[in-house]
Amino acid sequence: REYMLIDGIPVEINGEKNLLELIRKAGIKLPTFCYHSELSVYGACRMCMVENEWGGLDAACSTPPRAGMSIKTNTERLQKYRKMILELLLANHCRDCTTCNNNGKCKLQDLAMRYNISHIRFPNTASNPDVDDSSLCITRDRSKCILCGDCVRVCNEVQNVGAIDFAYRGSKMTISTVFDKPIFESNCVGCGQCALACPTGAIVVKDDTQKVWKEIYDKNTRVSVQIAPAVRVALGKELGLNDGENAIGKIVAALRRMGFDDIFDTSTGADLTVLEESAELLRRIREGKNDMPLFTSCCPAWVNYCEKFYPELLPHVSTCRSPMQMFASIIKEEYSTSSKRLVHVAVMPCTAKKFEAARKEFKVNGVPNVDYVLTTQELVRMIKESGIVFSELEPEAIDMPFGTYTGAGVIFGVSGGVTEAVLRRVVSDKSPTSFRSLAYTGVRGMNGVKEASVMYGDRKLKVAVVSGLKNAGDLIERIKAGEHYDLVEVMACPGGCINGGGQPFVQSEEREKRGKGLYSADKLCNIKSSEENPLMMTLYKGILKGRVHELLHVDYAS
Ligand code: HC1
Ligand code: SF4
Repeated sequence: REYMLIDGIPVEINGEKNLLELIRKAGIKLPTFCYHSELSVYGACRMCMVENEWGGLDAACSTPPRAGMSIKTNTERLQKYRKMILELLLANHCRDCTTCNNNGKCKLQDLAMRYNISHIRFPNTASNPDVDDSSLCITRDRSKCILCGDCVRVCNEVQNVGAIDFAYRGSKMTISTVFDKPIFESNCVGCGQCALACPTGAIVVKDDTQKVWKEIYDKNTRVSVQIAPAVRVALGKELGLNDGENAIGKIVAALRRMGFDDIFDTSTGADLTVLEESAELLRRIREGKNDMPLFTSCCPAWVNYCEKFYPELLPHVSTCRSPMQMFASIIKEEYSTSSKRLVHVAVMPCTAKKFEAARKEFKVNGVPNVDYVLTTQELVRMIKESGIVFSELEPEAIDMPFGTYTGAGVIFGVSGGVTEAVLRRVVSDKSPTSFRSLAYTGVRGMNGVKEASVMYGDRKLKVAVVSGLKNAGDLIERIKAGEHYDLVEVMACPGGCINGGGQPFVQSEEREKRGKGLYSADKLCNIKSSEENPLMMTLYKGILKGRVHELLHVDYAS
């Protein structure tokens, strides 16, 4: 066993990559703007400086722990140093905190409060707002950027997209797209991971809350809403519950109080997707054409990525619409005879869903099936705005006639869930033991690349599950080099929708709780396999009769 001293207390070193991780393990919240455990170390913000035994200063994020080392994290000098950095940043930063979209979630605001900054000794050099509002998914304001580079690294290292990078040098340094074009014209796929990583309000999720309030207040509208699987386990912490706790009943109760007319669960749409996608998989296997493996299509940032970087693979992407879009077509059909104007809202963990909803493929006579997408962050804002005390709400049930969903639909929100749901559909043994063994094939867990094999009749089905677009790109290269898979699930966000760009931010270590929350929700469902959802039969015999292709499919390749 090896130890070092942190503020005079011995702490065991156990494989931590750097001092920062060890210090955090010792229960000290060392400040940092630019450290994320899953990204490369940039070491730019200098907030995590510690004093070594010789009185020198080391950046904790880029210093490995060594046995016998002794460091201090809180000295007069360090306090002065950190205050100075904060004051310099604030001198160059807009201070309209009360009207900032990131108010209350900003690290700069948080640390200014923590270090008791009441006065800034330097002249105000803040620039005017420099807003890029061109994307449907994110809004950028470079005047709020502190150049920590978190967005650049996540876009490059995790997503392999490289839509943004540092430009210019010295005091002119900024974050820019190629040729400084609006972000909408760049390679950006709208995943929102940069907004999640951004410590200030420089990149935030596009806010559509006021548009939705307007529709709710309009007496001539009938406003329906669907709630995505991953939302229920991610808003707890912001609203007085624990992260990972399944809050679906309280969300329904809150939406009803806010004035939504019909409240549904996207998990029902996911059941439809399972039926259609498993049928497509088995058909493609049977036909034996050159369109394998089948790639899933429910993640819109992945579809964008495929269109921009691997268009030749589009014929491999499932023609199934995402659960959100399948369900939206059904809901709009169901209420098509209403005397009021129909408005459909989807509450999603995802920023790219805003782009998906606006795609021409999902419009009927120019009107989108999903009129507005709200992210979990926006839902939290609306609940707070309503004055609803979320933690005290009595849980309520979702509405009929689409009130049933299965555990297979719920697990869509975590990486591996779509695959597991499809496997539940295709295996012939539907016993609890068989389903339990599917959970242990390798499809579960937070790894960015997972593989599993399952028998289908006398054929082995080989599946791969990837999350994070860099992992997707690497897998695609392996497939191009000859590796065989039957089904590939891709989710753009690491860990799947539970870590979507529109979710409240949590450290990577905490994501697992959200995944566990969804698997517990699955355990509580008495129906586990999508084909056993009684609603499915009703839909196929009713609304969907003769219209399956029109309402549930899309051809991204055409
Ligand atoms: Fe997802 Fe999906 S799982 S894409 O991650 O297939 O956003 O939660 O709603 O559509 O069901 C997101 C989540 C979501 C769709 C489903
Ligand atoms: Fe890159 Fe995603 Fe941000 Fe676009 S939304 S800039 S793809 S991280």
